[in-house]
Amino acid sequence: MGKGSGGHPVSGPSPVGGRLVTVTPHRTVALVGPAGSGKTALAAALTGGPPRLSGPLSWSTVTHAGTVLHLLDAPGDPFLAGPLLAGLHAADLVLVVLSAGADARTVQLWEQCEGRPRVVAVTGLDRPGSDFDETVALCRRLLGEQIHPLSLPLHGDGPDEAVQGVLDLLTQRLHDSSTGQRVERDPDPQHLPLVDSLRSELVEAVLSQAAVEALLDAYLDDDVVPDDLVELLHGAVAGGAVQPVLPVSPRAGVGLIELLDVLAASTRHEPPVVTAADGSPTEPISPAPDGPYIAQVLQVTQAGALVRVLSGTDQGAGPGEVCVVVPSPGQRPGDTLGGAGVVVQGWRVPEPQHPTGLAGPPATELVRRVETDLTARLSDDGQHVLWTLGPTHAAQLLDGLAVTTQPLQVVDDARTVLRVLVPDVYVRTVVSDLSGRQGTLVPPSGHGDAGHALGTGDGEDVQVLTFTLPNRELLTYAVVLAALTHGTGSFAPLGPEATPPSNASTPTPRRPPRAGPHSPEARQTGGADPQT
Ligand SMILES: Nc1nc2c(ncn2[C@@H]2O[C@H](COP(=O)(O)OP(=O)(O)OP(=O)(O)O)[C@@H](O)[C@H]2O)c(=O)[nH]1
Ligand SMILES: [Mg+2]
Repeated sequence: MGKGSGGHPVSGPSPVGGRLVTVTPHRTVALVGPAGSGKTALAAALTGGPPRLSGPLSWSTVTHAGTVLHLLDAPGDPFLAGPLLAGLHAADLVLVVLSAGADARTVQLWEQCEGRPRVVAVTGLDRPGSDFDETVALCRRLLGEQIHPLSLPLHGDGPDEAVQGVLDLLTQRLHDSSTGQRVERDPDPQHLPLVDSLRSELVEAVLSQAAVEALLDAYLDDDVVPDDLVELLHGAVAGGAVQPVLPVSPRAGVGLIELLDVLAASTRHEPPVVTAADGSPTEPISPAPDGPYIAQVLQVTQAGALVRVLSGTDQGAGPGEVCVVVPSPGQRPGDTLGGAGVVVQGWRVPEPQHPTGLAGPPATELVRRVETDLTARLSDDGQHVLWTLGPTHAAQLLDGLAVTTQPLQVVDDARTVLRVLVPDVYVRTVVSDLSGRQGTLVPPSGHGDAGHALGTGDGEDVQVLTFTLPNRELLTYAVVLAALTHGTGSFAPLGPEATPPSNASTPTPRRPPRAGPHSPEARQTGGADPQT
């Protein structure tokens, strides 16, 4: 991705209908992280109130240093990946929220954010046993060398380990909130040796951007520190040379201003990918407030459609900004609004693999919910079935509806071939679990890539396994695999095992085909779907 180019105007007046409209600088930030890591609490602390739109993907705004930040808060539950992927699609920058620690799920989320500037906020530092330095070291090992702490937490002396301030490594100033007021002062002498060594590493990383190599030489040779170090840091974050980690306490309100400073200053805008209505290449969108209205739907709920404006204005939102509009019938996430003949490219979504049997035809409201959820389907193959990413997703779709579910009965002994993607660390667990399910691993010659590492690059830590499972096991395997792999594994059925058919009295429910040509996944399939 290019840096600081194209995309959306960040400021300046522009004529609309004969009057000048000032486009306020703005950024869209997606908050992602494991379930319960503190994203929603942090968004509320940063904005000072509830979201402007609550939903699977919640939207709130805060203005900091003259920049409007649009925060998109997605749930961390791996079965609720739909809103997460919509939020990531719209984001200029990703704020990864971790509750002191990192695991395989963190790595998976991190990789899903690839290509965007990433900032890590560490919450939960007031909990017993939590350790900021250990979390930074773990992140560095799991996520990469670009990880650097930007500030250090200052804990109170009391037994509750409350975070009372942060020490900014670049400015070497301590922001102390222990008195209830945020006071800036010099760090205590005992902090200096630690500050010095961490600061040197950070400064070197900031100056290692290609554009400022001469500054790095001067720093290493003569210890010359450029005046605009903070500005250079923001450039390094935008370009991905530095992925900073900041301690925060949403409850105590500590570390929030430091975090907002980085979010407001260090993002880049990327132009959306567009095609002509027939799929042929076309000119990129010019993100002008006085241009034709073009927007993309991110989420549709009864509270409204959350859209991102790409050209023109809507509800006071200019290009690159988010707003809520009244949805038209049939509108789905990924749809282009307005458009002037262009179609904005959607995002990848995983296929629903978790079936829930329904006692009767789905209620109208359930049909509406499924139609506006790219990661859900309904099928009627002898029995009505709701297909979702997992039980929490099914529960969300059925919430508040008088729908009776019933167990799916599979009485045949047919088997299905599955292709499964599993991070290296979980391969042994997944394979040893197979024997209890009468699963059979297909040797590499059987389906080409069974048991093989996924080549080099991004996939080098992921294995592709191919195995067969009895169909009755398939009904719960989305949940089983998620539990075995902390939500990091995914699978797709390749088809029935080539054996003579049995006298099945009840067929195994089959997932319906992908939705029509207007859905983003129909244009851009894949994502977590290992078939692609
Ligand atoms: N002690 C402590 N609790 C926190 C901190 N940050 C958040 N919490 C609490 O942790 C719980 C989970 O926080 P949420 O903000 O709902 O977590 P989330 O990341 O939005 O969770 P999902 O939406 O389920 O992914 C809430 O009870 C918060 O009040 C923190 O720094 N310290
Ligand atoms: Mg939340």
